Amino acid sequence: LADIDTLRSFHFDRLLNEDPITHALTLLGSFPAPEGAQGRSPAIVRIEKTALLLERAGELLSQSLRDARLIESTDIYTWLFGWLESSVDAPDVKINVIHPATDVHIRKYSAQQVVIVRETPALYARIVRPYIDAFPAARTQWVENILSGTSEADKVLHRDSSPTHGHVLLPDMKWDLKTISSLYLVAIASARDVRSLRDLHGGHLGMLRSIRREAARVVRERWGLGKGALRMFVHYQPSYYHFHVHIVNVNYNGLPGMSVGQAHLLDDVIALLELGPEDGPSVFEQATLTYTLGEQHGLYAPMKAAQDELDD
Ligand code: M7G
Repeated sequence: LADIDTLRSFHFDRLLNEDPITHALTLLGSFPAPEGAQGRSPAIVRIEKTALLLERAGELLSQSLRDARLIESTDIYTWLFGWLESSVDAPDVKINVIHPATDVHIRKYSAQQVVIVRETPALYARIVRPYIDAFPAARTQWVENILSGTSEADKVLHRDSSPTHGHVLLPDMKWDLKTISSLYLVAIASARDVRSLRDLHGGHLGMLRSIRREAARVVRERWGLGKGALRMFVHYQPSYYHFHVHIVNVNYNGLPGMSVGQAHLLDDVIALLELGPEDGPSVFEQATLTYTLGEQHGLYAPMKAAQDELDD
Protein backbone atom coordinates (compact mmCIF):
# COMPACT_ATOMS: atom_id res chain seq x y z
CA LEU A 1 0.00 0.00 0.00
CA ALA A 2 3.04 2.21 -0.09
CA ASP A 3 2.63 3.41 -3.69
CA ILE A 4 0.24 5.84 -5.27
CA ASP A 5 -1.22 3.35 -7.80
CA THR A 6 -2.33 0.96 -5.06
CA LEU A 7 -3.80 3.84 -3.04
CA ARG A 8 -5.75 4.91 -6.13
CA SER A 9 -7.24 1.41 -6.42
CA PHE A 10 -9.32 2.15 -3.29
CA HIS A 11 -13.06 1.59 -3.76
CA PHE A 12 -15.06 3.88 -1.48
CA ASP A 13 -18.07 2.33 0.31
CA ARG A 14 -19.13 4.80 2.97
CA LEU A 15 -18.03 7.51 5.38
CA LEU A 16 -17.32 6.17 8.88
CA ASN A 17 -16.62 9.45 10.63
CA GLU A 18 -15.71 13.09 10.16
CA ASP A 19 -13.78 15.34 12.48
CA PRO A 20 -13.93 19.05 11.75
CA ILE A 21 -11.40 19.80 14.53
CA THR A 22 -8.57 17.69 13.10
CA HIS A 23 -9.86 18.20 9.52
CA ALA A 24 -10.12 14.47 9.00
CA LEU A 25 -12.42 12.05 7.20
CA THR A 26 -12.47 8.33 7.95
CA LEU A 27 -13.56 6.21 4.99
CA LEU A 28 -14.56 2.58 4.67
CA GLY A 29 -13.84 0.85 1.37
CA SER A 30 -11.68 -1.87 -0.07
CA PHE A 31 -8.35 -2.64 -1.69
CA PRO A 32 -7.34 -5.75 -3.61
CA ALA A 33 -6.83 -8.54 -1.06
CA PRO A 34 -3.25 -9.09 0.15
CA GLU A 35 -1.06 -11.50 -1.80
CA GLY A 36 -2.32 -15.08 -1.89
CA ALA A 37 -5.98 -14.12 -1.40
CA GLN A 38 -8.72 -13.53 -3.98
CA GLY A 39 -10.88 -10.46 -4.53
CA ARG A 40 -10.94 -7.36 -2.40
CA SER A 41 -10.86 -6.89 1.36
CA PRO A 42 -12.12 -4.10 3.63
CA ALA A 43 -9.94 -1.10 4.35
CA ILE A 44 -10.23 1.92 6.63
CA VAL A 45 -8.59 5.08 5.35
CA ARG A 46 -8.24 8.17 7.51
CA ILE A 47 -7.25 11.31 5.68
CA GLU A 48 -6.25 14.30 7.74
CA LYS A 49 -5.05 17.74 6.65
CA THR A 50 -1.52 18.32 7.92
CA ALA A 51 -0.55 21.27 10.10
CA LEU A 52 1.07 24.29 8.48
CA LEU A 53 4.86 24.20 8.78
CA LEU A 54 6.16 26.52 11.51
CA GLU A 55 9.47 26.92 9.70
CA ARG A 56 7.57 28.50 6.80
CA ALA A 57 5.54 30.93 8.90
CA GLY A 58 7.48 33.98 7.71
CA GLU A 59 6.99 33.22 4.03
CA LEU A 60 3.44 31.86 4.01
CA LEU A 61 1.95 34.95 2.40
CA SER A 62 4.96 36.34 0.60
CA GLN A 63 6.06 33.11 -1.11
CA SER A 64 3.77 30.12 -0.53
CA LEU A 65 0.44 31.72 -1.46
CA ARG A 66 -0.50 30.83 -5.03
CA ASP A 67 -3.98 32.36 -5.13
CA ALA A 68 -6.51 34.09 -2.88
CA ARG A 69 -10.20 34.97 -3.07
CA LEU A 70 -11.99 37.50 -0.91
CA ILE A 71 -14.87 36.22 1.23
CA GLU A 72 -15.67 39.46 3.07
CA SER A 73 -14.13 42.69 4.26
CA THR A 74 -15.47 45.22 6.75
CA ASP A 75 -13.84 47.95 8.82
CA ILE A 76 -10.45 46.55 9.88
CA TYR A 77 -11.46 42.89 9.26
CA THR A 78 -10.91 40.81 6.12
CA TRP A 79 -11.30 37.07 5.49
CA LEU A 80 -10.34 35.11 2.42
CA PHE A 81 -9.80 31.67 0.95
CA GLY A 82 -6.20 30.91 -0.07
CA TRP A 83 -4.38 28.27 -2.08
CA LEU A 84 -0.77 27.35 -1.24
CA GLU A 85 1.94 26.20 -3.63
CA SER A 86 2.50 22.45 -3.34
CA SER A 87 5.88 21.47 -1.95
CA VAL A 88 7.65 18.19 -1.21
CA ASP A 89 8.39 19.03 2.42
CA ALA A 90 4.88 20.32 3.07
CA PRO A 91 2.48 17.46 2.27
CA ASP A 92 -1.22 18.41 2.16
CA VAL A 93 -2.60 15.39 3.94
CA LYS A 94 -1.55 12.50 6.17
CA ILE A 95 -3.15 9.18 5.24
CA ASN A 96 -3.51 6.25 7.65
CA VAL A 97 -4.60 2.91 6.19
CA ILE A 98 -5.74 -0.25 7.97
CA HIS A 99 -5.97 -3.15 5.52
CA PRO A 100 -7.35 -5.72 5.79
CA ALA A 101 -9.52 -4.10 8.47
CA THR A 102 -11.34 -6.36 10.93
CA ASP A 103 -14.86 -5.81 12.15
CA VAL A 104 -13.41 -4.54 15.46
CA HIS A 105 -11.49 -1.83 13.56
CA ILE A 106 -14.55 -0.80 11.55
CA ARG A 107 -16.62 -0.49 14.71
CA LYS A 108 -13.87 1.44 16.51
CA TYR A 109 -13.54 4.04 13.73
CA SER A 110 -17.32 4.52 13.26
CA ALA A 111 -19.00 7.63 14.66
CA GLN A 112 -20.91 6.64 17.77
CA GLN A 113 -22.52 7.74 21.01
CA VAL A 114 -20.86 6.77 24.28
CA VAL A 115 -22.12 5.93 27.76
CA ILE A 116 -20.37 5.87 31.12
CA VAL A 117 -20.04 2.43 32.72
CA ARG A 118 -18.64 1.36 36.05
CA GLU A 119 -16.51 -1.76 36.09
CA THR A 120 -16.23 -3.44 39.49
CA PRO A 121 -13.58 -6.16 39.96
CA ALA A 122 -16.44 -8.69 39.71
CA LEU A 123 -17.60 -7.28 36.34
CA TYR A 124 -13.99 -7.29 35.18
CA ALA A 125 -13.68 -10.98 36.02
CA ARG A 126 -17.04 -11.91 34.48
CA ILE A 127 -17.18 -9.75 31.35
CA VAL A 128 -14.00 -7.85 30.56
CA ARG A 129 -11.32 -10.44 31.22
CA PRO A 130 -12.96 -13.08 28.97
CA TYR A 131 -13.37 -10.37 26.30
CA ILE A 132 -9.62 -9.57 26.48
CA ASP A 133 -8.70 -13.27 26.52
CA ALA A 134 -10.74 -13.87 23.37
CA PHE A 135 -8.66 -11.48 21.22
CA PRO A 136 -6.45 -13.42 18.81
CA ALA A 137 -2.71 -12.80 19.16
CA ALA A 138 -2.77 -11.34 15.63
CA ARG A 139 -4.44 -8.22 17.02
CA THR A 140 -1.15 -7.12 18.59
CA GLN A 141 1.15 -8.39 15.83
CA TRP A 142 2.19 -4.77 15.22
CA VAL A 143 3.43 -4.61 18.84
CA GLU A 144 5.42 -7.84 18.43
CA ASN A 145 6.95 -6.42 15.24
CA ILE A 146 8.11 -3.31 17.10
CA LEU A 147 9.48 -5.28 20.07
CA SER A 148 11.39 -7.71 17.85
CA GLY A 149 12.69 -4.91 15.62
CA THR A 150 11.09 -6.23 12.43
CA SER A 151 9.13 -3.01 11.91
CA GLU A 152 9.66 0.68 12.67
CA ALA A 153 13.20 -0.17 13.90
CA ASP A 154 14.61 3.03 12.40
CA LYS A 155 12.06 5.09 14.33
CA VAL A 156 12.86 3.73 17.79
CA LEU A 157 13.90 6.58 20.11
CA HIS A 158 14.86 4.49 23.13
CA ARG A 159 14.99 0.78 23.84
CA ASP A 160 15.36 -0.55 27.38
CA SER A 161 16.08 -4.28 27.31
CA SER A 162 16.09 -4.85 31.05
CA PRO A 163 13.96 -7.87 32.02
CA THR A 164 12.05 -5.88 34.64
CA HIS A 165 11.84 -2.36 33.15
CA GLY A 166 11.94 -3.21 29.45
CA HIS A 167 10.14 -0.96 26.99
CA VAL A 168 10.45 0.64 23.57
CA LEU A 169 9.76 4.33 22.90
CA LEU A 170 8.85 5.46 19.38
CA PRO A 171 6.59 7.90 17.51
CA ASP A 172 2.92 7.00 17.57
CA MET A 173 1.47 6.35 14.12
CA LYS A 174 -0.91 9.27 14.75
CA TRP A 175 2.01 11.74 14.68
CA ASP A 176 3.27 13.41 11.50
CA LEU A 177 6.86 13.13 12.90
CA LYS A 178 7.37 16.82 12.43
CA THR A 179 4.96 19.12 14.20
CA ILE A 180 6.33 19.50 17.73
CA SER A 181 3.13 21.15 18.97
CA SER A 182 1.29 17.87 18.28
CA LEU A 183 4.17 15.57 19.31
CA TYR A 184 2.79 12.09 20.03
CA LEU A 185 4.96 9.14 21.11
CA VAL A 186 4.09 5.74 22.49
CA ALA A 187 6.08 3.64 24.99
CA ILE A 188 5.39 -0.08 24.72
CA ALA A 189 6.26 -2.43 27.60
CA SER A 190 8.25 -5.54 26.70
CA ALA A 191 6.26 -7.55 29.27
CA ARG A 192 3.37 -9.39 27.65
CA ASP A 193 1.51 -10.17 30.85
CA VAL A 194 0.37 -6.58 31.56
CA ARG A 195 -2.68 -6.31 29.38
CA SER A 196 -4.13 -3.19 30.89
CA LEU A 197 -4.22 -0.86 33.89
CA ARG A 198 -5.95 -3.68 35.81
CA ASP A 199 -2.80 -5.84 35.72
CA LEU A 200 -0.44 -3.20 37.13
CA HIS A 201 0.97 -3.73 40.62
CA GLY A 202 3.80 -2.35 42.75
CA GLY A 203 6.29 -4.58 40.93
CA HIS A 204 5.76 -2.49 37.78
CA LEU A 205 6.76 0.82 39.40
CA GLY A 206 10.31 0.50 38.08
CA MET A 207 9.08 0.12 34.51
CA LEU A 208 6.59 2.98 34.82
CA ARG A 209 9.14 5.36 36.34
CA SER A 210 11.64 4.38 33.69
CA ILE A 211 9.14 5.19 30.89
CA ARG A 212 8.39 8.55 32.53
CA ARG A 213 12.08 9.42 32.91
CA GLU A 214 13.30 8.20 29.50
CA ALA A 215 10.44 9.77 27.54
CA ALA A 216 11.14 13.15 29.18
CA ARG A 217 14.88 12.80 28.49
CA VAL A 218 14.46 11.84 24.82
CA VAL A 219 11.97 14.64 24.18
CA ARG A 220 14.25 17.17 25.89
CA GLU A 221 17.35 16.05 23.98
CA ARG A 222 15.70 15.70 20.57
CA TRP A 223 13.08 18.41 20.53
CA GLY A 224 14.16 20.74 23.32
CA LEU A 225 10.94 20.46 25.34
CA GLY A 226 11.69 20.92 29.04
CA LYS A 227 10.11 19.83 32.31
CA GLY A 228 6.32 19.75 32.37
CA ALA A 229 6.01 19.67 28.57
CA LEU A 230 4.45 16.21 28.29
CA ARG A 231 1.10 14.68 29.12
CA MET A 232 1.68 10.95 29.68
CA PHE A 233 -1.35 8.75 30.07
CA VAL A 234 -2.74 5.24 29.91
CA HIS A 235 -6.10 4.35 28.35
CA TYR A 236 -8.73 2.29 30.06
CA GLN A 237 -10.24 0.73 28.00
CA PRO A 238 -7.39 0.66 25.48
CA SER A 239 -7.81 -0.68 21.95
CA TYR A 240 -4.79 -2.97 22.29
CA TYR A 241 -4.30 -5.11 25.38
CA HIS A 242 -0.53 -4.95 25.56
CA PHE A 243 0.58 -2.33 28.07
CA HIS A 244 1.63 1.02 26.58
CA VAL A 245 1.78 4.68 27.58
CA HIS A 246 0.69 7.64 25.42
CA ILE A 247 3.17 10.55 25.50
CA VAL A 248 1.80 13.79 24.06
CA ASN A 249 2.78 17.46 23.96
CA VAL A 250 0.84 18.89 26.91
CA ASN A 251 -0.30 21.88 24.84
CA TYR A 252 -1.91 19.63 22.24
CA ASN A 253 -5.55 19.47 23.25
CA GLY A 254 -8.77 18.17 21.99
CA LEU A 255 -8.06 14.57 20.98
CA PRO A 256 -10.93 12.30 22.04
CA GLY A 257 -8.45 9.86 23.63
CA MET A 258 -7.48 12.48 26.22
CA SER A 259 -10.91 12.71 27.81
CA VAL A 260 -11.77 12.12 31.41
CA GLY A 261 -13.31 8.67 31.27
CA GLN A 262 -10.54 7.14 29.19
CA ALA A 263 -7.14 8.70 29.97
CA HIS A 264 -5.35 8.12 33.29
CA LEU A 265 -2.27 10.24 33.94
CA LEU A 266 0.86 8.12 34.27
CA ASP A 267 1.82 10.23 37.29
CA ASP A 268 -1.47 9.36 39.01
CA VAL A 269 -1.06 5.67 38.16
CA ILE A 270 2.43 5.73 39.71
CA ALA A 271 1.21 7.65 42.78
CA LEU A 272 -1.63 5.18 43.40
CA LEU A 273 0.69 2.19 43.08
CA GLU A 274 3.11 3.86 45.51
CA LEU A 275 0.31 3.97 48.09
CA GLY A 276 -0.75 0.41 47.43
CA PRO A 277 0.10 -2.71 49.43
CA GLU A 278 3.59 -4.21 49.05
CA ASP A 279 2.01 -7.56 48.32
CA GLY A 280 -1.49 -8.89 47.86
CA PRO A 281 -4.04 -7.47 45.42
CA SER A 282 -3.02 -4.13 43.95
CA VAL A 283 -5.11 -0.96 43.97
CA PHE A 284 -6.07 -1.52 40.31
CA GLU A 285 -7.21 -5.08 41.00
CA GLN A 286 -9.50 -3.81 43.75
CA ALA A 287 -10.77 -0.55 42.29
CA THR A 288 -14.00 0.11 40.45
CA LEU A 289 -12.93 1.72 37.19
CA THR A 290 -15.32 4.08 35.42
CA TYR A 291 -15.05 4.83 31.74
CA THR A 292 -16.88 5.65 28.53
CA LEU A 293 -17.80 2.96 26.04
CA GLY A 294 -18.92 3.61 22.48
CA GLU A 295 -22.07 1.80 21.38
CA GLN A 296 -20.02 -0.06 18.76
CA HIS A 297 -17.55 -1.38 21.33
CA GLY A 298 -17.59 -5.14 21.96
CA LEU A 299 -18.09 -4.52 25.69
CA TYR A 300 -20.97 -2.08 25.23
CA ALA A 301 -23.95 -4.46 25.36
CA PRO A 302 -22.79 -6.70 28.24
CA MET A 303 -21.43 -3.82 30.34
CA LYS A 304 -24.49 -1.65 29.80
CA ALA A 305 -26.78 -4.54 30.76
CA ALA A 306 -24.71 -5.22 33.89
CA GLN A 307 -24.99 -1.62 35.16
CA ASP A 308 -28.43 -2.34 36.62
CA GLU A 309 -26.80 -4.70 39.13
CA LEU A 310 -24.76 -1.85 40.62
CA ASP A 311 -25.84 0.41 43.46
CA ASP A 312 -26.20 4.10 42.63
P1 M7G B 1 -4.76 2.44 22.62
O1 M7G B 1 -4.99 3.18 23.88
O2 M7G B 1 -4.68 0.94 22.72
O3 M7G B 1 -5.87 2.71 21.55
O4 M7G B 1 -3.44 3.04 21.99
P2 M7G B 1 -6.35 3.96 20.76
O5 M7G B 1 -5.87 3.67 19.34
O6 M7G B 1 -7.83 3.85 20.89
O7 M7G B 1 -5.76 5.18 21.36
C1 M7G B 1 -2.72 2.47 20.96
C2 M7G B 1 -1.80 3.54 20.41
O8 M7G B 1 -0.89 2.94 19.51
C3 M7G B 1 -2.58 4.58 19.61
O9 M7G B 1 -2.18 5.88 19.99
C4 M7G B 1 -2.23 4.24 18.16
O10 M7G B 1 -2.21 5.39 17.32
C5 M7G B 1 -0.86 3.62 18.29
N1 M7G B 1 -0.57 2.63 17.24
C6 M7G B 1 -1.42 1.68 16.78
N2 M7G B 1 -0.78 0.92 15.84
C7 M7G B 1 -1.39 -0.18 15.12
C8 M7G B 1 0.51 1.39 15.73
C9 M7G B 1 1.63 1.00 14.94
O11 M7G B 1 1.63 0.03 14.19
N3 M7G B 1 2.76 1.75 15.13
C10 M7G B 1 2.82 2.83 15.98
N4 M7G B 1 3.95 3.51 16.03
N5 M7G B 1 1.77 3.20 16.73
C11 M7G B 1 0.62 2.49 16.61
